[in-house]
Parts: sequence; structure tokens; C-alpha cells
Amino acid sequence: MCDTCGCGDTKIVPVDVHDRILAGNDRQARHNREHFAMDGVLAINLMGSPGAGKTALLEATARALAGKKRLGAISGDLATDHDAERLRRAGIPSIGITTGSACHLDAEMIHHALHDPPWERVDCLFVENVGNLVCPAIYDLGQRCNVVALSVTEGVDKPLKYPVMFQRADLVLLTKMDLLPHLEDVSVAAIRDALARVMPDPRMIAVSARTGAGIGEWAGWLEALG
Ligand SMILES: Nc1nc2c(ncn2[C@@H]2O[C@H](COP(=O)(O)OP(=O)(O)OP(=O)(O)O)[C@@H](O)[C@H]2O)c(=O)[nH]1
Ligand SMILES: [Mg+2]
Repeated sequence: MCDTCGCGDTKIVPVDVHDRILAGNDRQARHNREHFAMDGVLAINLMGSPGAGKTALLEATARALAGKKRLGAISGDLATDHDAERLRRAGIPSIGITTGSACHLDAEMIHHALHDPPWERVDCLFVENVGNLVCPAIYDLGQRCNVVALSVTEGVDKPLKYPVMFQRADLVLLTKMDLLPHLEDVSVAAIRDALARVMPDPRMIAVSARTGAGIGEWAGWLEALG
């Protein structure tokens, strides 16, 4: 259970307190956005369920964009620095934020992390949010884009069950495509249909970090953002 947002439970965090927390977060996010704009950093908030393949996707992205873009990452988990270590091994300067009991990153945590490495020399900063399809979507971090990793193994109905996450996504990356032949009840068409029902401007790229399929298209999407 998340101490700060109460996961939308009004018995734990009353509505007015929740609104105050979000207003404070929005102020801090605006400040972060000014930092990113001043330094020419493209900040991407990468969200998705635990184990959706977010870190694997960033590892594959590092291979695809090597020598083309300077990448950096901030990765959030309740405990351990594992993802930041994986990303550093993949050649992405990264720092980990351990949130303790909080199930999302907030703008203050990102601002604090920005004081450490030389982010102004990074072209693209990925924020790998805590694995969770609920509250990360409502905390603005100052990012330019929201990208959601949705793995084929999660089934076809997640966009319908967790609409807020997908309503706020600029792009959905359908991950682990190499596993699709093993999943009898999952089709890309059904996932596309579910996304079309909730995303205002549905955009999806099917990828596999394992085989590299679709990673070039994703890298192209990033490069087109500048
Ligand atoms: N077959 C296959 N497995 C994958 C792929 N991407 C990730 N995985 C596996 O899925 C598991 C979770 O991948 P991660 O990249 O750690 O997922 P994550 O979303 O970063 O997980 P958290 O940060 O813990 O939420 C690992 O065992 C990966 O090897 C893929 O494209 N294909
Ligand atoms: Mg990860």
C-alpha cells in the first residue's frame, strides 16, 4: 500500500488531502519541466506492470541508439538498485530511487535525483517508473511523453481494466512479442481494439527486447521527437 497516495482509498487519504498532494506535485513537475527544456533533455516516463519488460526494453534501446543519442535513466523500485545496475551495464548512466513503500515516483523524487549526475549532457532521459498500472499515471514528473510497456503475457483486457494509465499514454509498446506464438488466447488485434477504446490517440508499436523486433521503429519514434 502506498503511504502517500493511498492508492485512491479515501478512507486512508481524504479527497482534499489527495488533491493538495497532487497540486504540490504538479508545481514541482512544472519546475522539472523547465529544467528539461533549458537543458534540451527529452524526458520519457516509462510505465507498466511489474515485469512488463521495461528494463529489458531500455537495454535494447541502448543497443539501438548507441552512438546516436546520449541516454540517461532514473529507475524506481520499492527496494534494490538492480535495474539501475542493469542499465549501467547496458551503457546508460543511471541512478536508482528506492521508494520504500511508495508505489510510484513523484516529481520531488525526480528533482532530487536531477542534482546528482550531469543530466544536461543527456539527450534522452528515461524514467523507469515503479512497476504498477495505477498511481504512476496520475503523478506528473515533468516528462514530455508517457510511454507504457504492456506485455503480451498480461492478456488483452488490461487497457479496459486500467484505463487511466492508457488514456494518458502517448505510446504503448507491446512487449515480449516473441512469446505471442505460445499464448493461445492473446491476439494483437484484440489488444489494439482495447487500446482504441481508451486511448484518445491510439499508438502502439509491437516489440521484442529478446529478438530486437520493432526496436528500430521505437528508436525511430524517439528520434522523431528530437
Ligand atoms: N521472452 C521475452 N522475455 C522478456 C522480454 N523482455 C523482458 N523479458 C523478461 O521478462 C522479465 C521481466 O523483465 P524486466 O525487463 O525486468 O521487466 P520490468 O518491467 O523492468 O520489471 P520491474 O522493473 O521489476 O517492474 C525478465 O525475465 C526478462 O528477461 C522479451 O522481449 N521477451
Ligand atoms: Mg525494471
